[in-house]
Amino acid sequence: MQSVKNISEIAAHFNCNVDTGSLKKFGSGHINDTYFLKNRDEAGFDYLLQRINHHIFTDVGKLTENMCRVINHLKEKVAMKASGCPDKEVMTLIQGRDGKYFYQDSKGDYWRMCFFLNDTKTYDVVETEKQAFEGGKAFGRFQNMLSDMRAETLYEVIPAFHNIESRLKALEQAVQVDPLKRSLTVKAELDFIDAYSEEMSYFQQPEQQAALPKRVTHNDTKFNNVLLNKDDEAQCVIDLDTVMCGYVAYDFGDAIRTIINTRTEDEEDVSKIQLNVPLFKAYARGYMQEAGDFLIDAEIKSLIMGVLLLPYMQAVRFLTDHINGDTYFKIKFRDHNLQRARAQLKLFEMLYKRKADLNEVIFGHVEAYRSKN
Ligand code: GN1
Ligand code: MG
Repeated sequence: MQSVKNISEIAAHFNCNVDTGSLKKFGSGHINDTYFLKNRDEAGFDYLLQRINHHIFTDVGKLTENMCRVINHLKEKVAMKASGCPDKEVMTLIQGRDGKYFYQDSKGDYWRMCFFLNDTKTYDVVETEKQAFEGGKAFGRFQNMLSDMRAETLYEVIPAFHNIESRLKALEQAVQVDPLKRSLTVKAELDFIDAYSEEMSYFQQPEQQAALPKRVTHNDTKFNNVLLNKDDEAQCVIDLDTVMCGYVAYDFGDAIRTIINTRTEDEEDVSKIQLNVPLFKAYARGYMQEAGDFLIDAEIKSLIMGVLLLPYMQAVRFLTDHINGDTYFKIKFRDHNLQRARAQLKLFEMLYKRKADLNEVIFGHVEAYRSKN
């Protein structure tokens, strides 16, 4: 949706100073709608306004509570650093007139507003090792600053979000219902997914569940969820909708999914998808620099499984949505979800072949970190 008809009603609700005429669509999220708004005061922060997809985030109150708790925790940590600037390094939600950080408008839509951070950039495809290294630092630091928060106290806003067994069940169900009769046309993809399903259920195995600590994780660590400053240095991690209890490898894997791929997540010509291993190395180095302190051995061992799982799971999710008739992810054209699924499967296949040497890179950085600290 390009315009927001009731923007005046929404803006009047939040304690803000927006120029409603400046509203324009922003970003490339698959779930929520995001808009940019200028501050009427030149010196003040501009704003981002988001319509929260409440069909997916069914309890906006709990979602917001999770976000506020994580934001407050991060801001306290940043404020403790000598050079820390909580307003610029952590996102800031704008309070509504009723004291809440979201608003349900007269049409039933849910909104939230936050400061827009000027002079920041995001990348859908990573271009340099510096960007990848800074991304690794950003997500490593994010996890580190939250490592003393009890993960179980956060609400599970989307149940079983990264549980591959549930995702595979949802795919099976879609195939059974098959509302648009699409499943016959994706038999090759379904067979491929099936062949790896057991191996990809690593995090659901009882030994792993016993060995791996539950942490506060971001759960949507696409590279474009890190804001870099004008010198390409990590500034702020955004998109905190899915902060929940999880395994660190999920965040590591989802970041690598978008960093190591030389093409976008929905590349049409899968033969163009290549692995950019130097970017992987740079991310792993940055990540270890910030997370090396708190990670335990079982977590380090699990990182490579996150690298394989996240593209695999993303393919399962895109394919499920394709079969279901594109009811979850926004699409730009017919079969977009199928194209996304194919690109993710291709990426998975390439990563799978390189599993051993990518794991060596991870362990190399762990050793380097541990010998210095
Ligand atoms: C969705 O909306 P966006 O782009 O931030 C999705 C993520 C997927 C991602 C794939 C709540 O995130 O899980 O990894 O698309 N978010 C939700 O690009 O399902
Ligand atoms: Mg997101």
